[in-house]
Amino acid sequence: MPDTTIINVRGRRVWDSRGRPTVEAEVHLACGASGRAIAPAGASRGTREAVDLRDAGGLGVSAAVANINGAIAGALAGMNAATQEEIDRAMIALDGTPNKARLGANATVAVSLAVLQATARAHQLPLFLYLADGRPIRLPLPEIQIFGGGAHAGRRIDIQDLMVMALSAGTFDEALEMTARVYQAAGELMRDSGRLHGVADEGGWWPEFASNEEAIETLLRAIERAGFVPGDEIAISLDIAASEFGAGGGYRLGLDGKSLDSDGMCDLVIGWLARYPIISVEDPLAEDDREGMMRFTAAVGDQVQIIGDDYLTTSAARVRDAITDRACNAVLLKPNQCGTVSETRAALDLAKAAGWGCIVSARSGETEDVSIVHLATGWDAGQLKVGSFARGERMAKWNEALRIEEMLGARARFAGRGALPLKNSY
Ligand code: 2PG
Ligand code: MG
Repeated sequence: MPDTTIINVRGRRVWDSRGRPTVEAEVHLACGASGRAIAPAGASRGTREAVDLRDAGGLGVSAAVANINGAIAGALAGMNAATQEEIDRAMIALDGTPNKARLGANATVAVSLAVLQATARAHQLPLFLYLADGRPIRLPLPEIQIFGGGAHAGRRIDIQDLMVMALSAGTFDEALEMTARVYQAAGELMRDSGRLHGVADEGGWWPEFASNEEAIETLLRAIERAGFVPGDEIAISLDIAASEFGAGGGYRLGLDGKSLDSDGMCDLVIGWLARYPIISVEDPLAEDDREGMMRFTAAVGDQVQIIGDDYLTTSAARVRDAITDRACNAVLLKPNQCGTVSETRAALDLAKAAGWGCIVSARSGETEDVSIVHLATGWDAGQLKVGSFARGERMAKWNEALRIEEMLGARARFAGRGALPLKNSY
């Protein structure tokens, strides 16, 4: 067995895909192995997420980096990196707040992931194989953005992510190839109508539309133009991110000039489900609208995947409550929303045991770090969301999954539509 004693933890400032400072951690072990990871950053954040530590008056991360080089390095030195839960518990105890406000979730998540990376290296295994620990491995069904929106596109439209899922793909490679065709077709539609204006934060086409529904309609046209049967071969997935325009039971859709109550918002999305081949909806109601989420899930939870993102914030406690409430049927897993690998894993375990869908997700502010691809694969989450099919920080992750699929060779299995928590005809 390699000596996985931690001998050094270092933090440094690096920069993310929006050109903003973020935190990188590097962990060195006694056996000579080391691991590195970078914290991502969200733009549409749930109010109950673990928080990043930013310097007063700006986005600087010098305090978060200092916490890694000081308190965290001191606490972790001499600990065994292979005991991930103990490492994460030590950081949680050192932080002492409910939301990582003292150390910063940007500091803790970078260290937590770097510890995991270092341990896999010490065992001379790619991270996904280390995590799988001999269990069968499935490549995740990718959920890929075609149009950006919401907080990622200057609120030009209200819906945040208009995505596709290649349901008929037999492999991860094929799913990407199908998505590439839809992405190109969507770009051509925008170009032909004089509305091509580059891309939003996650690489999806910039959303110049007259209404939210026109954006969904255009995505449907793009699927057809690419030569696929909508709903059968390629289905639509929406992240409404309703907390960005709704609170206290009221919703204001700026583009449509509509104010709706919780029932009205439910009916609006259910109307879209009736008219378009939508297979998955994330945060259809706001993070504080428990009743709305329960009503929505009771109405359509047998037909579509209903993902809690801002609603669950990768919290095992909130997943547990939502299972009891039947408030959704899937969880988005973002390690920086809770701040450690172990807490992310706890949320995944609960959701899986309930038969929920599990989607490991990137943030809108990303980097070249590909750790989440290994989490999705090694933990057999079943689904992966990393933004669109453009921009290096996104393609780095899709391409890493291709390498994993190739490495597995004949052993590679693809989760495909079986990853969705649905029992209907899809
Ligand atoms: C989301 C993510 C990714 P952000 O809401 O699911 O699209 O966005 O990282 O800004 O929270
Ligand atoms: Mg979301």
